[in-house]
Amino acid sequence: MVGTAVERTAEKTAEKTVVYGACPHDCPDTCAMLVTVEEGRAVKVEGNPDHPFTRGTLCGKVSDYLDRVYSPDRILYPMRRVGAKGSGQFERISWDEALDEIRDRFQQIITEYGAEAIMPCSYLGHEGLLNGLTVGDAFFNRLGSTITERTFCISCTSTAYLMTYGPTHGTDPDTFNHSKYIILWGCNALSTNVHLWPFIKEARQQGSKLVVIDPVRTRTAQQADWHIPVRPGTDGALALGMMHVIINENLVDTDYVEQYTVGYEALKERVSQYPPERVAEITGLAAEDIITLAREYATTQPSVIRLGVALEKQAGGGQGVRAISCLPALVGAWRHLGGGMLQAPMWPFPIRGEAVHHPEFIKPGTRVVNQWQLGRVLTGELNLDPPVKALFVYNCNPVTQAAEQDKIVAGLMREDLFTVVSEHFLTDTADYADIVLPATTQVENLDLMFSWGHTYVTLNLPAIAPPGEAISNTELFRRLAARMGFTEECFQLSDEELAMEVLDYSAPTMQGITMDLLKQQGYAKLKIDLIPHKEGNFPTPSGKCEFVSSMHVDSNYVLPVFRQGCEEYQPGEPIDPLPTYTPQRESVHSNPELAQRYPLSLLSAKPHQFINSCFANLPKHLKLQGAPRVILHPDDATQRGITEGQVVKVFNDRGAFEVPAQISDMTRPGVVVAPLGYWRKLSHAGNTINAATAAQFTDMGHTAAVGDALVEVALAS
Ligand SMILES: Nc1nc2c(c(=O)[nH]1)N[C@H]1C(S)=C(S)[C@@H](COP(=O)(O)OP(=O)(O)OC[C@H]3O[C@@H](n4cnc5c(=O)[nH]c(N)nc54)[C@H](O)[C@@H]3O)O[C@H]1N2
Ligand SMILES: Nc1nc2c(c(=O)[nH]1)N[C@H]1C(S)=C(S)[C@@H](COP(=O)(O)OP(=O)(O)OC[C@H]3O[C@@H](n4cnc5c(=O)[nH]c(N)nc54)[C@H](O)[C@@H]3O)O[C@H]1N2
Ligand code: SF4
Ligand SMILES: [Mo]
Repeated sequence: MVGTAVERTAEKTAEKTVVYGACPHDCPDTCAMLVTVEEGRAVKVEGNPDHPFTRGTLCGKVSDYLDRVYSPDRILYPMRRVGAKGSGQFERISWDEALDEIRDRFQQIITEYGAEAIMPCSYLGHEGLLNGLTVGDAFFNRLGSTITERTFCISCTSTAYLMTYGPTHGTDPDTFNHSKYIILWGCNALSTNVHLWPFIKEARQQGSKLVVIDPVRTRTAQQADWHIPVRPGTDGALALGMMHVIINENLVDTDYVEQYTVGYEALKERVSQYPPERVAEITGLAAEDIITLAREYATTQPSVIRLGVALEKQAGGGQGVRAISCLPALVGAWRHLGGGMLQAPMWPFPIRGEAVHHPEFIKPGTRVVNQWQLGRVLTGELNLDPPVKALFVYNCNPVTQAAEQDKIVAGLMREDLFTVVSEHFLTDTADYADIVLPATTQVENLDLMFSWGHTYVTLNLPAIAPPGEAISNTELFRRLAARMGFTEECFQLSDEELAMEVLDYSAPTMQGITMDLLKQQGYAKLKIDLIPHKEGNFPTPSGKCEFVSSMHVDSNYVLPVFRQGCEEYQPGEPIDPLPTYTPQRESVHSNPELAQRYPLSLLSAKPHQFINSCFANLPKHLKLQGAPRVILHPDDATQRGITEGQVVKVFNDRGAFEVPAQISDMTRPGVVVAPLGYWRKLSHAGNTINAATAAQFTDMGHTAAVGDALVEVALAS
């Protein structure tokens, strides 16, 4: 029996306590959790039924969270490498020994090469405002190490979205049930944003149409009223083609466009270059379908677009998102409750950059290096001076998750590289560490969560004591700072104090939200407008939707949040302020020469049962997810003499991975799909999809262009 929220906090009997939690994983849903503790042991983790967006359910990955917490494979003590690099052989040492060794090695490296020879490497293994992306920034900025640019994800989409609308939450996902026409554009919501589904379901019960635009007939696409199997990387052309139809057929909301947008004439001119017939050729869709989609979308209001993240992961991903973003303003979808567009509604969370990054420590001119190119960094291909001599990894598993895997591994094998990894498990990356450090899981630490999929702040209270000698990331950096002799106040703050520092509680969106309230109910909704752009009011320089963007952006511009708060950067190539279509770097159409050898586009699907590489070592999750595989269209399989279940090699000049083939027309001819997250060391031939992906960037925000890769597939010998 679950009581009211207030009772629940107080629900503490001799036998059990129920504690408010929040899922820490890199997922837009940021579920509110309840953790039941009996005699110091967590016995149940479930969804908080009071939370209006996540509604008491956890996904299949996290409903067994305690398998992670109590896994016999968890790292519980600091360890030092005893075997060869990569052998995964370690001996237990004390925290003092570990910290001394890190300090001594860091100091040696600083004396010999300068602090920039040390590079942090982290991402969103933990999403918390305390323990997440920015947890080490103050420490590394103070140390003067290389500044790491972390753009595995969302930096490109965010830049494109901000260029158009500025930092607005857009359409609140809580209002999707009011939509009459929902487009999931490159978003496999049933796997990746599952708590949006009940809202979509409710809308459909009231007659809404669901369109899914995805090269693959995913489990989400299978549920759609209409699945549009666009060619990868051509979404920008599709959106420009839709606008062509909307403008030519006078379906524009001219009043909205006149009052609340800038650059319409230029946009009109641009889209005139994209008639449906041309767009049909680019996208591989029928011209009639493009026309129908444009008509339905424009005339069925409120219409809403949910942008997935995969869209950005192409050479032209940013301009693609720019083009799509223009659609809701053109048809006036923003006028209505449930109309508009949802990118990642993280912008109204008033995160205090100065408190999370401490950019005042950054010495002007400190170099910035992007970790998507980690393989090139560590193998010397980028000719960095000084070379990277120490890598400090936390919240991240680059060996499975970053491109050009073989180079990363070769780099990590370097005897002269000192590698530290803070982890829950001996991942493919941790195997190469010189020092491994034990990290707490979410039920063992305090955190405060923002979300990139809804507009609630969620509190996570520690429910149990950490096992062994595991410590939170915040504690790790407190200890490291003390060992390095850093005396600044920010390195002395407790987690409770940090929780008060990281958000601006006086911001308008935080009205009425206090720590007391969060402790009472576990979460609180930001104060935001549910129809924010009924009358324009876009937070752009012009106050309008900018078809022609006035934001200064070039190809090297990356939002400071992804670069330890650093604002200084080397300007790159100019970016067209009008949306346009930029073809993929690697495709049959844009690069026929390469396609002669490697004719298939490789996409990676987010695994249903893992979060990136998290959980991919746990037996129950592995069983449910099934074996690694590559999905080939029957035509492509037949041409290559490949039958179901045969082990194939997927390869290009960058590398290869071997997996069984699954033959299915759920993918387009010419497109092969491999689920992500499997661990190298648990895989058939010790390699995974990122052996074949490229450490290239997208057109905006230096994001990983991971969806832009040509390969060939052949029977493994
Ligand atoms: N179960 C699960 N959930 C997750 C994650 C996970 O690993 N597992 N990861 C989390 C993270 S880090 C992220 S970033 C999000 C990502 O969330 P999503 O963006 O929804 O996930 P993806 O699987 O990367 O891509 C979604 C769909 O886009 C399609 N796609 C690929 N390229 C293109 C293209 O060029 N055009 C179009 N229209 N579609 C394309 C893919 O076929 C895929 O079905 O999910 C989060 N949630
Ligand atoms: N081919 C291909 N590659 C991709 C993608 C793709 O679609 N295709 N997607 C990209 C995207 S969108 C993303 S977001 C990235 C994700 O890349 P990563 O963030 O590197 O992915 P994870 O596998 O989640 O690794 C996070 C690690 O952090 C650890 N961790 C979790 N909590 C804590 C903690 O509290 N403390 C410490 N010290 N460690 C912790 C976890 O155990 C895990 O091993 O991958 C990118 N790579
Ligand atoms: S991974 Fe996502 S859907 Fe699953 S529990 Fe965590 S936040 Fe919720
Ligand atoms: Mo991501």
